[in-house]
Amino acid sequence: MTKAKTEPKQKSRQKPTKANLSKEAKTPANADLAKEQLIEFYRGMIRIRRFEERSLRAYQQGRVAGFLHLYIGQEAIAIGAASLMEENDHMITAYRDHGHALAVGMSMDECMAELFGKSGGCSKGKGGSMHYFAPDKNYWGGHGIVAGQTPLGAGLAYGLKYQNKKGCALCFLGDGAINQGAFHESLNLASLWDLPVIYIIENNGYSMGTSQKRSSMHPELGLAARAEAYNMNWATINGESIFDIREGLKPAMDLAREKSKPSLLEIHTYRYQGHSIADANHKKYRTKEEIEDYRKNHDPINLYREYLLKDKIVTEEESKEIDLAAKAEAEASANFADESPFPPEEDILKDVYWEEDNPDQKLSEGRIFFND
Ligand SMILES: Cc1ncc(C[n+]2csc(CCOP(=O)(O)OP(=O)(O)O)c2C)c(N)n1
Ligand SMILES: [Mg+2]
Repeated sequence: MTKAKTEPKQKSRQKPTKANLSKEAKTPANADLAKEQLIEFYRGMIRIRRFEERSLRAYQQGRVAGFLHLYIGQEAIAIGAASLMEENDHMITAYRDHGHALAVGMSMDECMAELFGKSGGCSKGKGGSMHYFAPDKNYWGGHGIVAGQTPLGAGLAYGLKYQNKKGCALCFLGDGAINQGAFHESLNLASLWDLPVIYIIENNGYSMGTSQKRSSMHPELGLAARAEAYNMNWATINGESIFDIREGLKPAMDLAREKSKPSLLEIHTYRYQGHSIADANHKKYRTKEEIEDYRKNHDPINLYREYLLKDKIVTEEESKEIDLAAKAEAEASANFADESPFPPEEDILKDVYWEEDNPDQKLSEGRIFFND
């Protein structure tokens, strides 16, 4: 048998055991966390949830045009991942991108205004829900084409390697993206060229209305085991525990930063809402009991709040204050978005091509727009 090129595989389990946060808090990636950081994780997760709830309301009030994909239920993943990022680490994801944006430090104001299509938005109101970007925070979107972000994730990692920078690229995708050709091409090149990219499948069980089991051949070890075909490190992680997420991600990020090796991780999670807010039938392709079970037994925020209270890291009152502040911040962001102006018509062709906006630095030849 040929010796495997990659590091030993991390322990994998297809069906994660129920989270035990007090225990998981003592694992190597989490044991040294200060009380303030632990509270910050709670604040981060609850801010995402309240932002998403407020954006849902804004959609129902007719303030938001186009699609709206909510991250409610998956919050621990973005917060856990962002909490491990260092200066040269990058993040990119698909269209369910609000949680990641808030996790890397984008403000609710710029995110809400983007939903409203206003010029105060992070993409000046021209991107909408699926196209949040913050290059200053190494956050590269926000992509609507399923798996379209996966070659870009490889590219971010290639850039790091090319520039001799010690960092990694976190590239998120849904379980529905794993059968796309672009994803497999990305895995192949990432492994062949030893790129410091970590592909993170947020397996929420459904791609639109199709259950994951009906859309993907499901080997016993789960989706991440497909990495075997590319001789790549892989692991399966329980997304209901922010500590498990950190504990699973940290070795992969270290492997990328230290040895420039890619990984494929599968995080089990769940979304409460439909695929998008236009998915009115989301209770038809799954049972009420299934949704209720997650809410009662697996919700990452509830479990984390219980842990904070039980281990006396916050009091009941403090946890409520954090929640109320997040609600107020989300409400204020909707006011900000309402008051922000729409982008002016003459800006329609701006921010499309960088060279068009910076003609003095143009290097390529030929026309960028056909009507010049
Ligand atoms: C190439 C391509 N095919 C189809 C679509 C339509 N589409 C949008 S989201 C989606 C399902 C993706 O599900 P998943 O990857 O599990 O992500 P989740 O919505 O669960 O976060 C599909 C088929 C698309 N955007 N791009
Ligand atoms: Mg999915």
